[in-house]
Amino acid sequence: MPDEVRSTSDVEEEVAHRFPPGFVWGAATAAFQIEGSTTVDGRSDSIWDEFCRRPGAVKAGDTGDPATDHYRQYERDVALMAELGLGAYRFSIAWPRVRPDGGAVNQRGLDFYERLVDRLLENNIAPWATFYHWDLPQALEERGGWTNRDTAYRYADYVDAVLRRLGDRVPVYTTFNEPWCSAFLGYASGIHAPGRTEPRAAVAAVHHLLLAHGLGMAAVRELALKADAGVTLNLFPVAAADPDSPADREVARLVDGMQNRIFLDPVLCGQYPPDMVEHLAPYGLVELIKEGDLDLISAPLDLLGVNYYRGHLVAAGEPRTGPTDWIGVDNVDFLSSGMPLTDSGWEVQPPGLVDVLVRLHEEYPPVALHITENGAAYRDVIDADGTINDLDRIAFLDAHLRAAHTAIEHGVDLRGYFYWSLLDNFEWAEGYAKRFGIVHVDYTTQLRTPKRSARWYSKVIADNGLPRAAG
Ligand code: IFM
Repeated sequence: MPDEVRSTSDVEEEVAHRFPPGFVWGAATAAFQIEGSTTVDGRSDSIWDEFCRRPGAVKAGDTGDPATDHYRQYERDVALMAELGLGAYRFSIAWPRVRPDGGAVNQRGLDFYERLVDRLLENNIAPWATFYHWDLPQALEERGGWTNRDTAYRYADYVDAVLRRLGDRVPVYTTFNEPWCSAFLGYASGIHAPGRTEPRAAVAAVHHLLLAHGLGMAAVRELALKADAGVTLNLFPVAAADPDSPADREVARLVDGMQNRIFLDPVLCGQYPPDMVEHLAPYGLVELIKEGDLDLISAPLDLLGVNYYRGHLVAAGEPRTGPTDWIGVDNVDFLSSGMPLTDSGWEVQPPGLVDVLVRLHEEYPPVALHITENGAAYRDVIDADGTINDLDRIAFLDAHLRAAHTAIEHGVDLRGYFYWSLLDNFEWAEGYAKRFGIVHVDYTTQLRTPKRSARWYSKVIADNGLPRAAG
């Protein structure tokens, strides 16, 4: 039956799991992954431009240009968001556009974000701006990057420039997206830019990213009085493969410490976890902490963004050598729990989302939570009629939204959900082959085609709830 002839009660019948009134429904992207136009309007290189030039660093030699050409096609993309009924759009601002080389303010870079924000507001879509989604100006990396405490103060200057232009109209800012990735993938395993494999550098990056978060929060409080502010962390439930094995429990504690608690505890509780202080002492953590740092870092948040993709099931294995994210833990094995895989090779584990959210609710001081990313890459097939029937992505979304709803039933203060990602885009070291979008992008023509999942999500948004039958 066409939608328009169904009565309200028919629709009520079909909708279960209604979300609280005012629940924020959105989709997310990040500057380097979608914008392209990396050499225009005064933008300088970021660490990702440089990383992409290194042979073998990014699959298929992919680069940030033209990406999805969003810098030039943002109006079309905002129209798509409006058509889907998004209430909010989470994007990131590119530091190398706003302060190229980390130096003077470049008004032309800010012009772009002003145009984007105004267009979103005209369409009743709330702009959620992230200051940093991994694109450090390369010139600052050459001065030590996040290993250099001064980078945190340069970040504060950059945030100041953004707030002076946009502080009056962006309702929500997040200081960082997934600082874990910047610190550990960037400086420990080196699989992300800047591609360094120095454990001490990664630990220094952790602290300086946190310090910059604190400085960013202070700047929002000073310059954008009406805006909400917080940070987005990528959180994982971590389980020991054999809960009765002390060795497995030990690696689970360390992985949880370095994945989750090393960011959560300073931000929400004003201290590094004591076991991490001890574990990372040989890598210089304590010497990095100056008087007043933790007060800045733990300034109250209006929201904590949770990015959830999957969990870690770990066991103690044989010691190994070579670069690793798990500093000082040379024997951790990551095991499969037997769930189906996405095209990224990640297990689909919706119950882990409940675990992460309930843990935050039970173990940390109260803070409003938003799922700022959750999504899946699949090998989408374009049918003969041009449609993309991505039923696997719908099932993923459906299962994770049911999990989010379950968390709310457990009392979790969850206020929003952002699908990752609005558009297929540049998936970092994986290049363009991994497609996370609910909107397909043809990288030759830049044609956008909403996938079936986009239509499905649009209906969830309109209903503020899920269909009774699982997707
Ligand atoms: O594409 C990334 C995003 O930039 C950060 N969070 C995880 C996504 C999928 O890997």
